[in-house]
Amino acid sequence: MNREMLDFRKTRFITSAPDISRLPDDLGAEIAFAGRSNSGKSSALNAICDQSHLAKTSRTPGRTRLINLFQVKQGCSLVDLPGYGYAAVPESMKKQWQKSMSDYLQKRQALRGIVVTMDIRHPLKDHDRLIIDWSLAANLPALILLTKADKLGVNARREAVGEVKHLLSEFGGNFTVIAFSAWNKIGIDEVRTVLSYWFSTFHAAGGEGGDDDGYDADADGYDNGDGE
Ligand SMILES: Nc1nc2c(ncn2[C@@H]2O[C@H](COP(=O)(O)OP(=O)(O)O)[C@@H](O)[C@H]2O)c(=O)[nH]1
Ligand SMILES: [Mg+2]
Repeated sequence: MNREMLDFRKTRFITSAPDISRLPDDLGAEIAFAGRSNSGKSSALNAICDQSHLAKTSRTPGRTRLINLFQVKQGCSLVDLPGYGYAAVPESMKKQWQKSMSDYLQKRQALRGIVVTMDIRHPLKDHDRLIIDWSLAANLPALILLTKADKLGVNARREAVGEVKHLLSEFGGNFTVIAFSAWNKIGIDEVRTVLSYWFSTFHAAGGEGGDDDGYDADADGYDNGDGE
């Protein structure tokens, strides 16, 4: 199995799409980043790619409505999905978000996994649960980043990770939970390792299109890296 670490520092912006139906052709391998507005998703992308201005970060939640695509290398892209979960959004828009997001997770052939960012102090809100639920239904592995881990001490951090793992056990499926901080560079190499692995499963599988409709997360018994 190829466990080579990709060089995320070479990641560059490719394009923006106004919505999921207008993404570029469904080719290659993609890993999507989802999370509530202000959960630290853009900061996480920047930290993983070691570039301060790759994804825009903002103190004003909800500014980024576009889907942004970044290429790590040919055939390997990161997809920055719009932030969700703020109350001011009308019901009809929430419905639309749910529809397009579940469609995307189920139909996008290029998708190899999903990263969900959640503030370590406020994990597993309703929309986070939906995303995780849909990912698992689509047989995609999910990586949960408990962001802003610098806000907690080491013990509280470990407790938060354990609690989220426990709450997620009801979902079954293939997921990894890690404490993360863009500011203090916590968890970055762990994330890079998981993402590299997900991308490599695409290459190992022998090319685009594939011969079936899904990536079997359990096929090779990959250890989630849950550790102790
Ligand atoms: N303490 C702390 N704050 C962070 C961290 N990452 C992001 N933030 C802050 O959280 C806010 C939202 O960050 P951003 O990356 O724009 O979140 P996004 O809306 O999910 O893309 C900003 O004020 C950031 O400075 C982190 O690792 N630690
Ligand atoms: Mg953002």
